[in-house]
Amino acid sequence: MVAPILRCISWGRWFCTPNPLTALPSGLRETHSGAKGLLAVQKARGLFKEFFPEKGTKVELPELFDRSIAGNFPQTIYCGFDPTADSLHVGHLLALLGLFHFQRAGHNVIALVGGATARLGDPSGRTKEREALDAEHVGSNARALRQGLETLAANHRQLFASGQTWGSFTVLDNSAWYQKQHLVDFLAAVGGHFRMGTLLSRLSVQTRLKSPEGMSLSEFFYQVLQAYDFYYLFQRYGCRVQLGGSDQLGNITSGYEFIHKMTGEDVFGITLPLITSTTGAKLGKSAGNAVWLSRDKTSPFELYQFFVRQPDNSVERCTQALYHSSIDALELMSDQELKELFKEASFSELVLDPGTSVLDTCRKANAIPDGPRGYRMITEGGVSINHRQVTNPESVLVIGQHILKNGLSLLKIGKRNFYIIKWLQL
Ligand code: YSA
Repeated sequence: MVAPILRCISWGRWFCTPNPLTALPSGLRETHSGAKGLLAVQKARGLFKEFFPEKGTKVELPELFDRSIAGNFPQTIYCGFDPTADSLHVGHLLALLGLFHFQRAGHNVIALVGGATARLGDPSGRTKEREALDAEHVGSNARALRQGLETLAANHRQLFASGQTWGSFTVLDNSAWYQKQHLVDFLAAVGGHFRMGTLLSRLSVQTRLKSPEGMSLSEFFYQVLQAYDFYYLFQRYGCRVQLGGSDQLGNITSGYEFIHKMTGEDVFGITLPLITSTTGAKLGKSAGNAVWLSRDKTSPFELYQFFVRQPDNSVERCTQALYHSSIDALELMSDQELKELFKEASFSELVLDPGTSVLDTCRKANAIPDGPRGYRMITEGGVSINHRQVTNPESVLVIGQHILKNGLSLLKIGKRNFYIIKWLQL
């Protein structure tokens, strides 16, 4: 039976918050007692890729999250999302998960909708200039994105609240501060602190300058706006950490340098791995391969297929984070969504009693052949449950590891056969 707390997932059902119980050695389990541990835990899980700068001038990143240092708690962390479409997509998921983890550890997080920056178009990770979007279009996308982010945050709270003190989740839009900004005042106040040599050295700029199309001034200017946002949020909200996919490294570095120059203070960036398609392209709207989080655009089945059909080398391509996500997605499914999933022939539902061994589970699912061959498939490592390899055919599955909170398990035989198991009376 699905616990009531796991229902109610509508738009935001697919944010796949990594469940610390499903995949970590016990020494690395996240207690949410502090984000210092969270940094190490999420690095180990592959959600966080890099922290920078490696060393601050006055303070180190882990120290910021050390509750025992007076005045350090809570921190504020932000991540920006440009409204270039009317829905979030699966590429945004990791960044959101990162924010949610900080929020659960008691820190305040800001999801920044780039209502202004989307008009310029971020050149990071792009080989061609983005098609210009008019103000009206961006405005309506920004409203949709804000709503999506707020729904996700509300679902997250409803699904995971457990009496701990959470930080706040605030959605802001950078058009709020650029709308009132006079161009000449802005250039006079800010422009002098950016050096051309440094801006030109960014990978995003270099790549585009070398492309046949070149790069427009508005795109070139993009990193200045993102840097200024970081500064603005640092001044107004004390925000010292910016999260972003690894394509954001240059923009975040510009912010770090600008803030350091203006204030002498240390701020930090945390990057997350990029989810790419099998051809290596960044998954997103621009590449035309987006898997949307909005149910109107991508059905639960399609989205789940995306997770479970990742080829095995996705551990390298997209890090293990995606594997964890497929399990977390399953855990967050409502009854209705599960029904939809099981309607599709390629998943089968099997109802089992707790205490069933790995061998019996596989046999009842008709997932392995009878006799010694089937037995050997397990001992030789061909079977995994919730992406954990199980090699002892007689072992009994453990709640919290092989069986999710909502009584489901994902059985994988070989490379491509998946079965969803429903356990009774847990
Ligand atoms: C950031 C900060 C600001 O102050 C203002 C704007 C921004 C937005 C940022 N420049 C940007 O363009 N982001 S995005 O809309 O393309 O994506 C939002 C976040 O999701 C980014 O951190 C991005 O790196 C991440 N993302 C997008 N596609 C991804 C991905 N992460 C992993 N895999 C993918 N395929």
